[in-house]
Amino acid sequence: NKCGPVLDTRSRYEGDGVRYKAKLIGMDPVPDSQGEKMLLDSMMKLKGFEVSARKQGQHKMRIWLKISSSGLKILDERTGIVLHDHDRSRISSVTKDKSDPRALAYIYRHEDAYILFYIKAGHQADPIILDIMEVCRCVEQQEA
Ligand code: I3P
Repeated sequence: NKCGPVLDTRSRYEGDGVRYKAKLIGMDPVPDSQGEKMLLDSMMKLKGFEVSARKQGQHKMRIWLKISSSGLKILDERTGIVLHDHDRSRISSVTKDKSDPRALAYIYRHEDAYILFYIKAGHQADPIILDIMEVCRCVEQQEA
């Protein structure tokens, strides 16, 4: 069962796991756990907000994205405070952004709602997407 809870305890995801410097482009409530069109629309919307925020001189929040065997954590880069703690069992899809090789999005289920997290990596998003898929075994990868 590739969706089983067992992860190799000697893996690099144990304990604190791996971490990447990134920026949070935005978050968006979405109606479903997956769906390419939905992901694309949500990312476009958030990108629009990013552009208008930049015009007003605002910057994206700088974060650490930590990926470990328990799931994902988003920390404020400056203070180290954990802003979001996402259990891996609640992550339903991860998407690469075809229009930006540094961007990725994933969907997290919170109670009965789904929230898209849209993230911009310091470098290429691909290794981060692979790490998320490795940790969240059941996750669907979508090409948006
Ligand atoms: C910045 C530039 C960076 C961008 C940054 C912008 O504008 O576009 O590439 O970081 O976004 O402010 P400028 O060249 O006018 O300084 P990303 O590539 O990571 O998006 P930010 O301010 O939201 O960090």
